[in-house]
Amino acid sequence: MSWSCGIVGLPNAGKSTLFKALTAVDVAIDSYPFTTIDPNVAVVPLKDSRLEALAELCASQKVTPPAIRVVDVAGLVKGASRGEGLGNRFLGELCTVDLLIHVVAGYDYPYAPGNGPASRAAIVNLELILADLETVGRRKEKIQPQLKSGSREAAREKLFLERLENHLQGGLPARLLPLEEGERAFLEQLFLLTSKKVLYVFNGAENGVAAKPPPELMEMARAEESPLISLCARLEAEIGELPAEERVPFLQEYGLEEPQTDKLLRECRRLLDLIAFYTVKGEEARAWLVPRGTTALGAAGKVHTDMARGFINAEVITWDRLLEAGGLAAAREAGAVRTEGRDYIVADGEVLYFRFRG
Ligand SMILES: Nc1nc2c(ncn2[C@@H]2O[C@H](COP(=O)(O)OP(=O)(O)OP(=O)(O)O)[C@@H](O)[C@H]2O)c(=O)[nH]1
Ligand SMILES: [Mg+2]
Repeated sequence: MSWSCGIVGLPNAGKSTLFKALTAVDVAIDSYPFTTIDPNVAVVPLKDSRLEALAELCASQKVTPPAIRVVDVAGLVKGASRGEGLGNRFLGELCTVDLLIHVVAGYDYPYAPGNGPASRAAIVNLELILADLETVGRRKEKIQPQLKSGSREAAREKLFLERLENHLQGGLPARLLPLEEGERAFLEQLFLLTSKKVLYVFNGAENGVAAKPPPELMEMARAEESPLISLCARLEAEIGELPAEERVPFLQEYGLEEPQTDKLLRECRRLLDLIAFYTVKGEEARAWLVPRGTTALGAAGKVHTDMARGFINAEVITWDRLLEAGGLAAAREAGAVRTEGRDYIVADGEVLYFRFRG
């Protein structure tokens, strides 16, 4: 399973242009299907200099960077939650993503409802809330039989659903609803759109240079505690098409230190609160993304179910200590390698060597 982000926004906001920019990757990366899986789904590798250093140290033939899935759906029009436009089908596709990237256009274009970027973003947000209200309504129906038979659990869920409904009706996303003890499970099983974190992308271009977002949009993002970044999707897509050696001078011309898509992907990873651990085994060096707080056993299961089943322990060393030592054997001798049990909480940047009964 990989982590996924869904790109949402009004039609013509520049979603597919951003998708193209994100999926324009160097084919030089070894045999990993970093391809567009579907016209609208792709696996995007994340830059990871720690992995590159580890691969060099271990002379790995194959390097598998961390990656996230990105899903591009058709624009959401007003009424999408009621099935207008291409709405419903795509809202369905978004239920399973982990994060939303909300693209808001700053340029003028034919379909530009609302009065400025913030009000356009509000149209999309309202559709997401309306779709969630439908989901909540369906769930309320579904628990009727349990309620009738006197289930206390169903009664608790009903109270929660009503509180959630009120909150959504007030125009607020589900992620801002303070949860009481035991309510998280109720919320998670609903797969709501507005319970996902959001990263706003202001696609406002002035001669290719990202423009400052308007204050109303900044305020909207701030009030929701969602980050907002600014880029020019068209320019980013152009960068992606350039041969690697031409990128730096091109970026410099626009006063950019790096493609803004790199920044965007870093931000996605931060929002998802993922850490990376590494395995260097045989000819492959690989990075794995897991939620912060993952145990050594959980990490083993991510690599292979057999490793989790027969888990004995894991040798652990941070990537830089391993590099400093010059290899695992030397690191062991220097006492820099620890042996940890199944409940050990893996930290970002650690290299894990699992011992398991096969
Ligand atoms: N001026 C300007 N135009 C842009 C920019 N990014 C995209 N466009 C244009 O906007 C139009 C729509 O871009 P798309 O990326 O296809 O938009 P979309 O959000 O995927 O649209 P739908 O899939 O129809 O919802 C295209 O003609 C793009 O060239 C930009 O940064 N500046
Ligand atoms: Mg599109």
